[in-house]
Amino acid sequence: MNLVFDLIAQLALMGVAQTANKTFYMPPQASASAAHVDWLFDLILWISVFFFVLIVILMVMFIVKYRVKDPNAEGPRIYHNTPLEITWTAIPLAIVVVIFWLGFKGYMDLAVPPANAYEIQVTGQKWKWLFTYPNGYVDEILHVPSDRPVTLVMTSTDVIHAMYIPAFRAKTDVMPGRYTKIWFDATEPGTYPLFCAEYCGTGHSAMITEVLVHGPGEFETWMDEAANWIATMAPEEAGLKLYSMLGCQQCHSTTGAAGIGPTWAGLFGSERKMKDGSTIVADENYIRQSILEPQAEIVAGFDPVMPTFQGRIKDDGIAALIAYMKSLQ
Ligand code: HEC
Ligand SMILES: [Cu+2]
Repeated sequence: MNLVFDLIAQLALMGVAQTANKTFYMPPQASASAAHVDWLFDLILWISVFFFVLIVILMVMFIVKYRVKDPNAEGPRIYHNTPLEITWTAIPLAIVVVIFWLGFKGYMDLAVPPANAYEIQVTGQKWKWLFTYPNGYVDEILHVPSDRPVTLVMTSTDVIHAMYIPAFRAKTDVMPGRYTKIWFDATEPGTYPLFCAEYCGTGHSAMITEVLVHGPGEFETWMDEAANWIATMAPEEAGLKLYSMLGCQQCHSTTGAAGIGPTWAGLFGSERKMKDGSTIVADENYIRQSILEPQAEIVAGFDPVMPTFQGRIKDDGIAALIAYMKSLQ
């Protein structure tokens, strides 16, 4: 039954993947370990097909041959056949031992990342993926260099998710309060689907994004540009992107509804009431301070739960967020 579901899932994925290298029921093989996984899958599949066919044929033959012709006749009294029993125990045992060994070896190869791998931090959250590069840049798409081992160090901010990149044959649970790793060596530049494979709530199906494999030398070029992405966009647009990237949206709405924190709609330039009874006009300085030292002034009616973004955002980012807030009048 699992096989049937897998087949349907694989066929569906084929429509999404964009690169050659596909087989009939598998997505393209885009990582160094994909061939081993597929080979083992095919081996198990064909062993199962072989025995299924053999057993069905024998069953039908026996039904015909040993059909009860005379209901009162007593059949021959056969209780044991030692050579036969040894054979049907030993052959399957040998087969499962071989399958276990190949699977275990493959699993160990996939589970232990090479020491020189390029490391990317992954956060799973309801309901999206965030990828943090060594220089601090965060993206919602996974960019990786080709022909270089990449390790994903993954954790979740809420419930259990699962990282699944079918084209790499890579899949591992992503858990809160704990780090899990997965690694791959992408061989084919291109774009492949990446999604959550652990039912994690209403937006589970929205936890789908892409992995973009850059060709030789292109990854570094992309990284240099990406690190300066704020400069390449209109400030309000960059602010909107930061709003989602830094997770401000978990606590601040832009629609007027209060959440864990106050809404940003109409915030800029308005008079804010503080817990201590004072009022402050929400100008650039107030917003800058709210982001870097959130505990300095607490808005009346809210708890002091906002984390500081000191060290996670630079001046150009703060300016972009302010521009975005100004656009929400
Ligand atoms: C964990 C929830 C949470 C996150 C995430 C969060 N905030 Fe806040 N924020 C709050 C709360 C609660 C308050 C109100 C209490 C206070 O003033 O500290 C607040 C207050 C503010 C204020 C002052 C609002 C007002 O009405 O005067 C600003 C500006 C602000 N946050 C900006 C940000 C930005 C920018 C981000 C993302 C980079 C962010 N916050 C992320 C919870 C959060
Ligand atoms: Cu999920």
